[in-house]
Amino acid sequence: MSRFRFTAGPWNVHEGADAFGPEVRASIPLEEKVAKFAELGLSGVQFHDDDAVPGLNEMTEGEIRAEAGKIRALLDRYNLAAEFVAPRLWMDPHTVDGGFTSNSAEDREFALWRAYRSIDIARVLGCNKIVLWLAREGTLCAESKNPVENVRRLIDAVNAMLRYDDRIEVLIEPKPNEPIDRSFCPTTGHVMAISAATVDPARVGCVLESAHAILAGLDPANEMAFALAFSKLGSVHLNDQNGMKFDQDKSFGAENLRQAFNQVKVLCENNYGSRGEFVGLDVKVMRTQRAEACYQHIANSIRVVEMLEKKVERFDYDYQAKCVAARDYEALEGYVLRLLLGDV
Ligand code: 3MF
Ligand code: MG
Repeated sequence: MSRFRFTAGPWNVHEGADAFGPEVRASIPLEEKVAKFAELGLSGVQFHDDDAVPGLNEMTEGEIRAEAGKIRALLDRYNLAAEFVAPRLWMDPHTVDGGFTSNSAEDREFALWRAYRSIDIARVLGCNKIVLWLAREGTLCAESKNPVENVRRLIDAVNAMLRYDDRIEVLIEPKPNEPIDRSFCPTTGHVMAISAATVDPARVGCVLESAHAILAGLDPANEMAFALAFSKLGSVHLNDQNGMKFDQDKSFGAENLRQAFNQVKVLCENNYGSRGEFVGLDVKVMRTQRAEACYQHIANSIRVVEMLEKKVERFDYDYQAKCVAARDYEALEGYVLRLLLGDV
């Protein structure tokens, strides 16, 4: 049994298309995914605005709220919470060149409209967290945008959201690249700086995704620690990643168990979750997986978190203190490896 409450998004059980091949599994209706999430022991679901309300561009604000109400009823039926709503600003024809930092004023307006609608949907779903994964807020061609002006535009967009609703919290999910080449907000440190520049820094925090930190060449546990030091770790997306390539969203711990251990350790040591924070699993099922077993990656990831929590409980802090006093970090490192391999 874990100390954490887990969530996942509908996109984590997908049809298997990648950049070089088509879908290999049939789409699963949202209700079926939600039922399965409950069965797997998740406590909540993460949503993009159009996961909750498909086709919202063509709807009035009233219609959007009514549709969101149906999702709220669905979640209630399975006793699940909504963790957050994230405007999906990377799929739409209006956001080809980015959302809040598009070179088109009309498209920047559209991005804000979607952000406001995401807030409306979140309120109906009973959650106050809005996540901004700033997918296309950057450049493919470095000279196509003014980077200073656009960092300011990001701050303005967050301010507009904070002013629209004084109870919402905005969590920025940084990522250095993919789908764009250069992001305007690539790491936790950038998120902290943007937060500090807004009209209400207490309501602007970070979602740290393990794979995104690795893609930036950084350590996910230390990135979490950085946000925790500012009391601004609003959510995590645990997963794993084999080196610096495209974003893989592998099952948590599948590539680097020690790195996974240190993520769980920093969360446990800092009582993550005690303010209602969830542990999100942004893991994607492999393309090779057959449809009948396409939730296995979520179950595996939960299991790994639970096993690593047990390792954290067994971690010998007295022995660590002795090693630190003697400055014998080789001994400490040897102990950590034996702990992870089940030899102590
Ligand atoms: C991409 C991601 C995203 C975000 C999601 C919620 C599609 O690398 O991590 O997943 O997590 O949009 O913000
Ligand atoms: Mg993510």
